[in-house]
Amino acid sequence: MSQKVIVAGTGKSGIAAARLLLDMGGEIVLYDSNAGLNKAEIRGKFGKKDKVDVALGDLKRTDLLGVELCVISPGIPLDAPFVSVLADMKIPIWSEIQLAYQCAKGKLIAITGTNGKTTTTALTGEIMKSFYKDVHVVGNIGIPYTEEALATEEDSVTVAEVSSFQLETIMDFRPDVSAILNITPDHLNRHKTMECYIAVKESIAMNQKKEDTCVLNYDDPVLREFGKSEELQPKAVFFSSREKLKDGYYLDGDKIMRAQEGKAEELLNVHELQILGRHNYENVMAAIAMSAAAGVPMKNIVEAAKKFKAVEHRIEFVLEREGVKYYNDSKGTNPDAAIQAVKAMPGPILLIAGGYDKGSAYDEWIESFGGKVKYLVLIGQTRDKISQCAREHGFQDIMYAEDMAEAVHVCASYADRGDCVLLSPACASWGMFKDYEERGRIFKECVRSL
Ligand code: UMA
Repeated sequence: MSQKVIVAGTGKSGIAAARLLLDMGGEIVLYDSNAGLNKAEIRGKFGKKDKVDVALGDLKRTDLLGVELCVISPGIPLDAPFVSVLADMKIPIWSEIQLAYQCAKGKLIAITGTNGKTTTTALTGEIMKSFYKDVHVVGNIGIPYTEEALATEEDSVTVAEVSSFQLETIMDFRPDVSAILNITPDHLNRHKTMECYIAVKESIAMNQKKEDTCVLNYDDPVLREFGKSEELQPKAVFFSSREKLKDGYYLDGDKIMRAQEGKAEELLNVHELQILGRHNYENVMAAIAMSAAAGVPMKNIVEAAKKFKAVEHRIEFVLEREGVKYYNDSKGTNPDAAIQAVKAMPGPILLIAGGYDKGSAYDEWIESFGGKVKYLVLIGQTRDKISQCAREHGFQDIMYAEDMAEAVHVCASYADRGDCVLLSPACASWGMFKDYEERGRIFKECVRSL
């Protein structure tokens, strides 16, 4: 890696990738298309002697003299203008996770899917820690894979949450165990068609070999077919919350079962878990399947699963005030995730939603309200689009709020004992917040200061 590399994006991934490349003896052009950023501040994140040049705004060919590779941050789409300059100069583009993969050692478990990735990654990480000594939990969950890659050894285990953005530019990225949890419409403004989005998600398994494992959701027709297709090299292991499987993991009433060649055994009862909802039982089954494939004894797996609590921003219980329960599901950034949160609520809901428009359709989400949502309080860019869609589906109890504080106050004043106030926006946070984490934290602050 003692090459000259352009690292595109100066967020978490770009900085971590640049540091890794410097450690490997490389020379860096750190590029960001946001011309308004502060060059000195970015340069200041590195040592004086480090070979780092910062380029902002429009990328010029002269910025690329001697550059042999581009490492791209996940948030940058491949139709960004500077990418065509790279293509003209035949500079290969690697995803940040591809770079990390090249430098990392040990076992790799990689998890993708539209929803449930973060919970499943965190749970799989906890299970791994109950058995293996050196475990790294990385990726879309918030810690760039490149930040940890050089700390891994042959006996390390890395559990990576992987987004479709990160998969777009992998080369030989090959997890020992992969999982695709589900695929429902999301990020279509970037991937354009559902076919492209599915192909990117499925590429997590494209370099896997016979001795590897790919865990798939049997209830998703696309993934069921993928698991049975000839093109899939690794062993497919299915989980299902709807059907009893002859081989694999499934939900039978309240019980999570494992079946091997038609013989079934109960692993645990969902009431022993500390996370709510059918979608979470699916996440638990996926984590169990991956952990078993990675060699963890079932006793450790079940104990760690029972101890596991909801991750921050995923149907996270905040507090109860005057008989009203408040839940933070800021990670519900698309309609499908938001449907899971509505389903999981234990009572009538005052729902705070809306945000950045990713081109999603809201019909199914509104239909899922099924009399359970009392009021819909809308914030952000998508307010009008959601409101119109809700009215078309006969849902009229809609209010607008200018910011999170107002939304929380409106909900608190309309809520009755036994109700739930749920932030589950069905939209990205951009435009009003830096990211979904900031949105969730602000929601919790507003709730706590009621
Ligand atoms: N930028 C450009 N040109 C562009 C677009 C962006 O230069 O055309 C620059 C921005 O000006 C900014 C930088 O790129 O300076 C940001 O890079 P980034 O958006 O890749 O953000 P990072 O801070 O590197 O965070 C990324 C992931 N972000 C995205 O995929 C959008 C984080 O996932 C991830 O946690 C982190 O890497 C570590 O791996 C967040 C996310 O929203 C949580 N993910 C999406 C999701 O979960 O739905 C996929």
